[in-house]
Amino acid sequence: MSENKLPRSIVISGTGLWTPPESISNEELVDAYNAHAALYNRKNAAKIEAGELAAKPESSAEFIEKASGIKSRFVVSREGILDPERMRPYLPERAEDELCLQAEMGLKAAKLALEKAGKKPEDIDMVVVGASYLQRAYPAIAIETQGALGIDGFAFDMEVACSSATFSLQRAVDAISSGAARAVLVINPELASPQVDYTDRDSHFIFGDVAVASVVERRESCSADSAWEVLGTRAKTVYSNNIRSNFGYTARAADVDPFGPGKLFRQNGRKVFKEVCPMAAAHIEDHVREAGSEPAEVRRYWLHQANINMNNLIAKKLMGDGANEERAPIVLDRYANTGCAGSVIAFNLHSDDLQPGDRGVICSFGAGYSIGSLVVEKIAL
Ligand code: CO8
Repeated sequence: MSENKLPRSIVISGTGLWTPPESISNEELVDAYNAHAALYNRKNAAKIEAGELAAKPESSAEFIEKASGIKSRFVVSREGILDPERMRPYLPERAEDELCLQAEMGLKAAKLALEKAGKKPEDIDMVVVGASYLQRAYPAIAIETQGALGIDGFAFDMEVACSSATFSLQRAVDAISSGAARAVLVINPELASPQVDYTDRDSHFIFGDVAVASVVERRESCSADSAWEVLGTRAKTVYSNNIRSNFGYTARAADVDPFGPGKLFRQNGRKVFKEVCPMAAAHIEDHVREAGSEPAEVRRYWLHQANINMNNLIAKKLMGDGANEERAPIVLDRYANTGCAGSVIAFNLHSDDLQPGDRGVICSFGAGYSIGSLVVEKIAL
């Protein structure tokens, strides 16, 4: 476990949220899946009859909402996902002199974060792009975004699945703490839809696309009216195969189908639920106490957004009878699971109403397993 008690005052001075214009409801998604399943079962009727192949079962919108809390998800492109003959988004390849899609998504969120923080590109020294998947290996998406914004400094990409946002915020805090950067732009463009197996009933409903960004800087340079002082950061990883994607460039050398079984997102959801909830709750409790507060006194928890039942369980553990949606806001009903971005979406949408002196926790938990948290306090400037 890595802990960081900060020698100087560092703040999150602005965040930005870019939401794709298109969304898909559970009903629409289930209709497309069920039409696909019927086609599949018809096409493979003989093998299914002979017991050589399992028939595809039907999905249900009621199950999805009850088991996960998800009602809809935003996506960059709906069309192909809802085509029972295609079952994946259609995102045309772009020319090399065009901005790539993930950089474009991130750029939109980054501009909003810079505006909110009152910062210009020349104020930023470092850009980190953290996401569960990256569209390519190199040149880094972060360097492409840095170039598009005209930032003089350095940039890099990092991947820690669900904790890519909290871990990249922590890298920003570390860089400012050490003096390596005056201010850091953290961008988390989660382009999740291409990694979803929309033909798999167990996971076709889980993810949505989104981009978030944050500006992290020293308190002295902050020109916003209010900001969130980072009181401490904490990171923890424990290896687990329960959430896995084997998609990668070595498939070509292994002579296997890069889109074959196991290459897209898959999980043992029940095990994840059982193992991650107690780990996340204990992690947050320790971190909050280390920052000098009692978990039940913390004003707001911006938790990872994978499953509403998980969040309610963790919130109850932390706040007892005081737990409610106002103190642990849910955004996954509209956004679904947006990988690492969920806790930052919750922070972006549900933090302006808090008062100076109020404390909160931004926390991710998921694949890796990985858990990342920041204890923050609102300050007036
Ligand atoms: N419709 C109808 N029935 C269904 C469906 C469906 N769509 N799906 C499953 N069922 C059936 C099952 O087959 C099962 O039937 P049976 O009892 O006959 O076997 C029954 O419903 C119950 O299934 P489950 O036990 O799987 O249902 P759960 O209640 O456990 O709910 C969940 C499934 C919602 C997946 C739940 O287990 C869950 O959310 N767990 C937590 C998972 C989690 O947090 N995962 C982390 C996600 S990973 C992440 O956050 C980032 C990963 C990085 C990628 C990011 C890319 C951007």
